[in-house]
Amino acid sequence: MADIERFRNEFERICRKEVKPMGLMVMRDVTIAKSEYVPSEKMITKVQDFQEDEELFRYCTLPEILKYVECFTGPNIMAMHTMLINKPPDSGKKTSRHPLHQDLHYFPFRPSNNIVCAWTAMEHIDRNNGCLVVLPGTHKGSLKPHDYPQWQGGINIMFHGIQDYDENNTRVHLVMEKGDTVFFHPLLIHGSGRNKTQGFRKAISCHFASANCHYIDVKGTSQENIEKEVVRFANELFKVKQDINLKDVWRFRARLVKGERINL
Ligand SMILES: O=C(O)CCC(=O)C(=O)O
Repeated sequence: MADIERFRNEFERICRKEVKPMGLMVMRDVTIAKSEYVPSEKMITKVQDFQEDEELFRYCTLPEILKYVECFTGPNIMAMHTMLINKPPDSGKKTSRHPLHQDLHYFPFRPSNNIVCAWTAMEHIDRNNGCLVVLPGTHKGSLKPHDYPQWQGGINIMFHGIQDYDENNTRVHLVMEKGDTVFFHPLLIHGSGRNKTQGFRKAISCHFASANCHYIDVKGTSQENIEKEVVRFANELFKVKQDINLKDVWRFRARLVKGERINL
């Protein structure tokens, strides 16, 4: 619990721009993306890639998390992708929803069985403030094509969704208490509902992979659309002389948390 308070404090410092960790991506809801910045958590829906923020990155090294992660990754563990999600009160346009998706769509590395997400509730989370919703058993299926859903109120950047999931699949809403953590497979179809409260629903998460995983070329696959978007974004953001490719982006994000760094 003390850890959660520390993560919350650090997030608030980021919002006030008191700290600016290298590589951190700060995201805003599509409904306020173009408004003037006021230093408050109200402006930020998510911070991503906090690998250079010592305080937030502690999350990825907590023994109580790694104990379970290791069951999926083995002893050589990389933290590949980090996020603190601050789901805002929905403005009425339903943009606070996260469409149903599989995280593997975003990842150019395999095998999927050696990748796992840890997602920790930073407060009580239920259907009112937009809990996770999962389609049990779908991790046994394959990676499906993803794209932006046609939502009338708008959609947040990179929130791709699956267009053709089985509507009859059981849905489970994960009601969680502060500090509860769920670990899930990158093929599991999941998303989250709209936040109907006035509070900002917080969760912290990391995707871990075995350092034995290997990069794949996603050209010619259903992941090509996200590759193009990520690469364009990274090149606009970093403006370095040489073109950045998808593997470069992931090498930049990835951090060893335990054992030996091998392929990633
Ligand atoms: O925290 C949420 O609302 C969902 C996050 C999620 O599924 C993701 O970012 O992949």
